[in-house]
Amino acid sequence: MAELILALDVGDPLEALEIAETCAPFIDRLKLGYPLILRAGLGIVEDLASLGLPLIADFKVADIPNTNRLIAEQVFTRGFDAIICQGFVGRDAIQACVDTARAYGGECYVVAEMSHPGATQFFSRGIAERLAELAVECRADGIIAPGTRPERIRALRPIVRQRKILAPGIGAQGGDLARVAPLVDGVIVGRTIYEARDPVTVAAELADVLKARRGP
Ligand code: OMP
Repeated sequence: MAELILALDVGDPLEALEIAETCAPFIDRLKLGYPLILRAGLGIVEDLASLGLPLIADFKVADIPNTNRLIAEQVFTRGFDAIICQGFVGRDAIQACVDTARAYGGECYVVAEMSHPGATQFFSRGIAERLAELAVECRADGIIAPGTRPERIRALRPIVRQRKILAPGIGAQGGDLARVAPLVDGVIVGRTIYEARDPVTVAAELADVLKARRGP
């Protein structure tokens, strides 16, 4: 069954904590990135870690290998369980993230193709396939692939095989949960949950859909 990953891009720290806490029973992991951390500070990572859900650091790390390593060391030292890095920076830069993740017992996911419309400008013509291959060669735990384009997830699956595919773009960006869920290992959902009038009910409904749409 695909995991439900809450993208907690909520500006207000207290609201973020409340949403995470109340939705926790229906969520498998939390993904934190710049919108929350730049506003709330890194202290919020510790607060959220106390909920007991694994935390993914979404800084889409995209630097030279040494800087990637330094960033990843901070990410895992601060209590995250996984990191997302960009693949287009190349093998050595991805490897730095993967190796650092391993050293801390964590996971590394590589962005193979993004979910927004503009992503097709540069992630097209076989680029995503090459990035997915690189992710496999670097022994990353998985890739990020677009929940807005299920046919692209189908194209990337044979490359990554058993490695995980996490798919953002469900709901607010137009991706259809019921179609995507059987194809992936996790769906990343943000606004559909945290902007809902009743985030807990929505999270519970999405979790129900995931239960009903088990993959192969
Ligand atoms: P919503 O569009 O609000 O559901 O949020 C989607 C979340 O997934 C945001 O945190 C995005 O930054 C993230 N995301 C994408 O939307 N598209 C991608 O291609 C990659 C990511 C990501 O790496 O998480």
